[in-house]
Amino acid sequence: MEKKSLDSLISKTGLWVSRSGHLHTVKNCETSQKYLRITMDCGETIKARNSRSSRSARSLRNRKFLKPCKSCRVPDEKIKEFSAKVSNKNEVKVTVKTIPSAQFNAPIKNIQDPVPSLGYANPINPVNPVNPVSSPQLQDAHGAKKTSSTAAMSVPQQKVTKPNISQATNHKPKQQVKPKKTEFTQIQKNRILSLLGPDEMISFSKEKRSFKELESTLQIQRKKDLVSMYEDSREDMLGKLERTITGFFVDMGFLEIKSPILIPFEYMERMGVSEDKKLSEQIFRVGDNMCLRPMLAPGLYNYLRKFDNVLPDPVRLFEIGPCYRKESDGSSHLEEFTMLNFCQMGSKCTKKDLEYLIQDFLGSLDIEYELVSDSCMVYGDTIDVMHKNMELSSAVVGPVPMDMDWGIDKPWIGAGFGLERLLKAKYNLKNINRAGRSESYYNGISTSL
Ligand code: ATP
Ligand code: 9VF
Ligand code: MG
Repeated sequence: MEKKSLDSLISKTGLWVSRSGHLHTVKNCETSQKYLRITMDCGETIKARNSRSSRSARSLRNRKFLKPCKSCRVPDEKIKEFSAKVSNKNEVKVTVKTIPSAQFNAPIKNIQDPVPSLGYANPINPVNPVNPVSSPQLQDAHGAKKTSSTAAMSVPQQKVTKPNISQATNHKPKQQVKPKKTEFTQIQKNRILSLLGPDEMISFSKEKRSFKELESTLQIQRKKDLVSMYEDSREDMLGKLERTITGFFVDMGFLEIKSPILIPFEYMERMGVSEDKKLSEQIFRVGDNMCLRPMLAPGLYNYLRKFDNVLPDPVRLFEIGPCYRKESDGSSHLEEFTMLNFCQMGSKCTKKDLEYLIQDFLGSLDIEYELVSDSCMVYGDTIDVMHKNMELSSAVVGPVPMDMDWGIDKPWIGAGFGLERLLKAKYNLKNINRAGRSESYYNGISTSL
């Protein structure tokens, strides 16, 4: 049988069991899509999730409470009825009003059921795989600037910290049973990992603190990080990097381009990404003919063609903007990421020119790299720019046969860099999630605090 939701339990019993185990009579209960605002006879108001499985729903269903609220003056008869698990024929009718969610913004002093974080968990890699280190303390392994992130997890309920609620018949708490040792569940580990700073590590096997202690220490630290970020710079690291790179390329004589993100799917076929190719399966299609761009090259090809006889030689363009690919693996892949593609067409388009540009660019960001020859299905031979084992960029020395399909007939050089990968390299992030667009992390710091 399906469990009753919290609002129907309240409507049925007219009662509320607080986190501290007090039994209240409900004066008024309003519902929005997800939440309830409940006013007790004693005047206390709380906001709770309208869930079937929350602590509150369980307490009401199992009729567990510690003692009646004195100020509510719960009638003895009601207490008896409730504790005797009488399935009521004379149901107490508490009107449950549905109100627009905007009205739920009124601040409420006492939130009894903590609302789980609503952060989106990236399906690629919901857990930040931090390797345990020997010290039980949090470590700043690389001394890098404190900015961070992973997928947010809802706050797990801890058995040891739950109120000790006994049956109403004796109105006394049972003896508190302490667990013999604190072991972290996987959900708790995930929560702790998500709360670590971007460059922090932890060894769970050596950790002496309880989950609650550790969680609250980290929450305090992360709140401090966010406040000092607010005081110091107030800049989003992805936005800031985009501005820095834009400045660099504009100063180098490259024209800034913002081409459409929603593009005809035909462009992809013209890029050689036919339906049978792997990249084709990674494309987010929109309607029958459009898709979200998985790369910047089609837009830049069109601009190179249009500006060929307009701008002085060599034509230099760059674009920074969102790209989308369906990805299934890795701590270096996002489905929504930000690409920089710079290209130059006409004279000075040798491999050496390309390598100097890459050197100047990554030198300006102070990121170490090495160049490795590779190949890809779109361009053939590429020069891949690697940071440790992570590809920062694929760079190409044109021309390539595909140029004809885009009306281009001059030599060119170009490179595409992922901005989140640049951030991952620069700040030594364990997972690219912390650098990407997210509601769960701000500048790599958990927002589920
Ligand atoms: P990989 O082999 O690592 O999946 P790729 O060779 O498919 O990358 P390119 O098509 O060469 O990627 O794209 C240029 C750059 O864009 C990459 O070097 C990388 O920095 C970035 N990039 C590509 N895909 C992603 C992604 N899913 N998430 C984050 N960055 C990406
Ligand atoms: C190299 C990265 C074909 C002259 C308009 C620009 C390049 C980098 C490719 C990524 C992408 N190509 N896979 O082309 O600079 O966006 O295609 Si143009
Ligand atoms: Mg590549």
